Amino acid sequence: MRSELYIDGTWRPSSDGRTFEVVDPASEEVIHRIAAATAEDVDLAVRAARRAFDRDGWPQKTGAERARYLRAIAAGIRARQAEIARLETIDNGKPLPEADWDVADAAGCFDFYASLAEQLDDDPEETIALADDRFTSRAVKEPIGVAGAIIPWNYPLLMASWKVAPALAAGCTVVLKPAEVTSLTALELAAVAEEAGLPPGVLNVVTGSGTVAGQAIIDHRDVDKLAFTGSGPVGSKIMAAAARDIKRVSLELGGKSPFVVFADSDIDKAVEWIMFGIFWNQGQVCSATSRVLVQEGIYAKLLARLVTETDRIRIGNGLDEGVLLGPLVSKKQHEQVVAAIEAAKAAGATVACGGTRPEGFDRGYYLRPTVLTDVPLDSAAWVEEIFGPVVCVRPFGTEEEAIALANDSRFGLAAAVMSADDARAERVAKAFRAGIVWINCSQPTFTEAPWGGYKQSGIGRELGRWGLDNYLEVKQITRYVSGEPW
Ligand code: TXE
Repeated sequence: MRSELYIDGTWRPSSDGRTFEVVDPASEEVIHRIAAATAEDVDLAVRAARRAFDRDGWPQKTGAERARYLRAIAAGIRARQAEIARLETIDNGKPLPEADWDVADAAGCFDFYASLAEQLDDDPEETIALADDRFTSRAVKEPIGVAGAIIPWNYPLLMASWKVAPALAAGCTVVLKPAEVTSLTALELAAVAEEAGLPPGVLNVVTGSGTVAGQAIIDHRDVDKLAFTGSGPVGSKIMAAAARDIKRVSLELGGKSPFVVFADSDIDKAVEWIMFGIFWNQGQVCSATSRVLVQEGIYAKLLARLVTETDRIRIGNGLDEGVLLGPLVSKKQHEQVVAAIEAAKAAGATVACGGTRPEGFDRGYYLRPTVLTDVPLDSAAWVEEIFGPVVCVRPFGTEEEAIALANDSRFGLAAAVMSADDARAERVAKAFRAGIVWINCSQPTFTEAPWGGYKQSGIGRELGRWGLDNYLEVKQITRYVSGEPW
């Protein structure tokens, strides 16, 4: 396990020698300590990234040259997949097969952006058709500069990859700050990048708190672009900080995503996708379909089935075989989710199952997967992101009612619809005010497809070619050819 900051191609302690604890959420034990970066450390990292961008030629490399580093990083991740997945489980709590999946996805993300980096070389500069034939004009894409990437704890390595891979592919250099509760695999990513021979300063990883290290990144005048995934309130702070220097900004914030199930759906399949949509990763998923709307004809039957299956989920240490639900990531998160359930009860909700610590688990941030019904539409449980294994289920009558309920949220990250009637599913998919829509499923995520939210769920899109555009500027080059210029 790494414990130092990775700045300018070297490993070093923080400037004041301070560290913070790494806690295993399954045992609540402190298993390691990691350097807590100061503003001074962040400044060093930003200077290194600045130099790598301005003077050492990272943006001038061809896309194919940068792609070679990205592919080497992908190979490095794969070579240590089992070890990295284990670290992710120890740090985050998620079941090992899920961590393994994340690590494979992270490697795939580097390979994908390697291909896009190569395509940047082939991309013919886009010629712009001008009405005025005395001039010719074309548009070229160039990297933005130094990117500050601040990521959350729910998918530590994957969220790092979603930002680092497109940024490096575009020709940006990066200062990455992982969440303080899950820093281990971001440091492994730095180690993999070092082994891949990535030039010093191109990727820097500063571990530490949001209020010190994170704040120093967003306030730094030499950072050109901020890329953030996390909570809404911090997203607002980031946008405000970006406003001062007109930094480019992309934000992926929370959600309260609906899943609309029509009465013509297969109940077994619907229950499977509902469970996948809310219990995967202990429900700590920004796109989790946490509000389930079920058409009246099948409501009672579906709910009964959902409760039975939810109660069967095997809870335990993510390292143990067959476990489907691990502990929540931290004490703070556990307390928040339990408080949200208590508040829901106080507001009149019924706990159909779960809601408590599972029996036999005295230690660890465990919580039984929870199904809530009768949740008032104006209660926090229906309106706010809970970010835990808690789903609110509610009946609806008509398609119009379902759409209105689904869209009645300040968030708009994801939404899902299930129906045997394709035309209806398509109609509802179009009516959703959300950036990601699933038909007859929930949560499948592809590196090639755009990811991001409407409304207060964020700004910009990650993944796919949209993810690369996040790190590119567009330059117009216009040439005078002939004729009377004025
Ligand atoms: O998030 P924070 P927290 C939601 C979810 C969860 C809640 C709180 O509802 O319950 O947020 O989680 C860094 N300047 N999501 O408190 O604080 C911080 O160090 C710069 C949804 O963990 O937003 C970490 O690296 N950076 C979400 C990152 O921001 C700052 C995933 C996210 O932490 C900072 C996570 C500051 N002033 C939580 N303050 C999703 N969309 O997936 C904090 N940070």
